[in-house]
Amino acid sequence: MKLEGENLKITVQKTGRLAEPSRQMLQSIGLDFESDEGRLFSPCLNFPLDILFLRDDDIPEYVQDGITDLGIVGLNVVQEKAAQVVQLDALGFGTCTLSIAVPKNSSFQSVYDLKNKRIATSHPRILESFLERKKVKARIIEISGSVEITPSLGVADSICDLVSTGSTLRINELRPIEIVLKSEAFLIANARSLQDRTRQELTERLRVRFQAHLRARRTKYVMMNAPKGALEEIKRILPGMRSPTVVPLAERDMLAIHSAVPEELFWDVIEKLRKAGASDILVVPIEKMVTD
Ligand code: PRT
Ligand code: ZN
Repeated sequence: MKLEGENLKITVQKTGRLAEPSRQMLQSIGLDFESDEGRLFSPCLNFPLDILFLRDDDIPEYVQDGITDLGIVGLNVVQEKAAQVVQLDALGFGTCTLSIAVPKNSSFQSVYDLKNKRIATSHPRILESFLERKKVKARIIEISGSVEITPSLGVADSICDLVSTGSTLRINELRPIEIVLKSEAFLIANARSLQDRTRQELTERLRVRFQAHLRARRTKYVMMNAPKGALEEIKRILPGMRSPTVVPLAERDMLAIHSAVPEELFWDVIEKLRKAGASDILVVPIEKMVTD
């Protein structure tokens, strides 16, 4: 265990897809640190935290071995490395699926059609346990990059690779047939670090900030005017945190009503509010949302 010293330590990807969003996430929760590319290490200026920048493949092991207390890394990497770490929170970025895809014009419809076929992947461990669960015996061909070109080279019959927009699959004339894993960036922790009171408290402080940031991103603040008579109906429609804020307007029998609305319900709620008599609906983003 190398977690010495006062400061908590976190490791994030140095360069790559999760590098910038990870830095932004740390900055958006108020942490002040130097983040120029090329750096391996940055102490935080306003929180007892040191940030280490690494290749994503190394992050689960660093956290498992206690070289750092925390890490931010894709769930796919954590699972592929089979790292003994605590998965604390999904962070809402780096979302992708690890999917099995086959040549567009092939007859394969599901994983069951891949019996005795070759599947190229850079995630052999995850694929192997998926195939075991499905009781399909196929040949896994481990490839470290450019998995998507293996079918056209005749190296494999299908692939198991990360997909976000799906355009790489389309360009390579492949179509997905099976989702093996849904992944996104996760905050992971060293188990023993969480048993140390000081380190656990510091971790909790960071998690409260992460949650406040994530909740705010998933929520909009909605303000509207409505006649007094519509208030009860509007209250029923609003799925806000608690009861909405209601302020009388100078205009007789009119109210201003404010509430937070989860992003996924947003359009549905707005349409219902209009039908119920709400007008002048204003929607603003929320910067942070600290509840409880
Ligand atoms: O250098 P280092 O080892 O740190 O980075 P890396 O090259 O191993 O990983 P990197 O930066 O490419 O990805 C880091 C993490 O981002 C992954 O482990 C995933 O958790 C996550 N992620 C999210 C993705 C994607 N989306 C993704 N689309 N990782 C890779 N891709 C690939 C995909 O396989 C395809 O080849 O990007 C390409 C474009 O995808 P489409 O579907 O948008 O066309
Ligand atoms: Zn990597």
